Amino acid sequence: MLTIYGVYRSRAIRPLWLLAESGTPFTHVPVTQAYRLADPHAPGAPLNTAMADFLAVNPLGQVPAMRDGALVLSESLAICLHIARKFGGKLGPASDDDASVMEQWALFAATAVEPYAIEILYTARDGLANTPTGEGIMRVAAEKLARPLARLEGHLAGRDWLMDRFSVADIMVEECLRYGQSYGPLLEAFPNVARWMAACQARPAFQEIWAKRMAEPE
Ligand SMILES: N[C@@H](CCC(=O)N[C@@H](CS)C(=O)NCC(=O)O)C(=O)O
Repeated sequence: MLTIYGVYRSRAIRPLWLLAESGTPFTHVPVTQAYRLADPHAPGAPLNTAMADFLAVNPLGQVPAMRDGALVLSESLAICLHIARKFGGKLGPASDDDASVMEQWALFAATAVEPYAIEILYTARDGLANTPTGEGIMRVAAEKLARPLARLEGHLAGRDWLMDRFSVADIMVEECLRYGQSYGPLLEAFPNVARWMAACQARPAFQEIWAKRMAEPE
């Protein structure tokens, strides 16, 4: 049985969304981030990334991690690609070329989108969104995102999804871009991207995993 380690309030939400879309059975081990706990080693502390049992699974001490038989993976997008290929049906590749396109979108999400989108998330999370410093950080991050957003905007013209159907590619790119959504102006010049984000987030499986995320402690 496939096992996913990681709470919904983490990048584990990426494979967890994919699994909700595909209806694949799995075991969920809700490991939380050690930095969210006052003392991750206190007696009775919830399962967390600093515990020896988890470090034996992912020595990086980060979630998500995945076990599938003898295979253990970290890196949320690698986990998504593995699940999509093996269990995803139409969410995964139908051919070698399809697999290559999905890998392209994974790397696009990880390198062109996430590093800048997460700057926006951290700025908002630190309560700086409405300060001149925070506004400056978010504006610069949005400028860095303008080129990948323009690429997405053109690609999504006349298309519902990144590929010819909803797939793991949409999950990976949407989840990385979502980090930037707390900056209101981010998508103003990109209506196709805004429409596509809304469609991704309106999916029943997304709504289901989002409700589970909201039910977890902040
Ligand atoms: N590139 C990794 C990043 C993993 C990551 O940073 N996970 C966070 C939670 S979203 C974490 O476990 N942080 C705990 C820590 O770094 O100590 C991935 O996509 O899986």
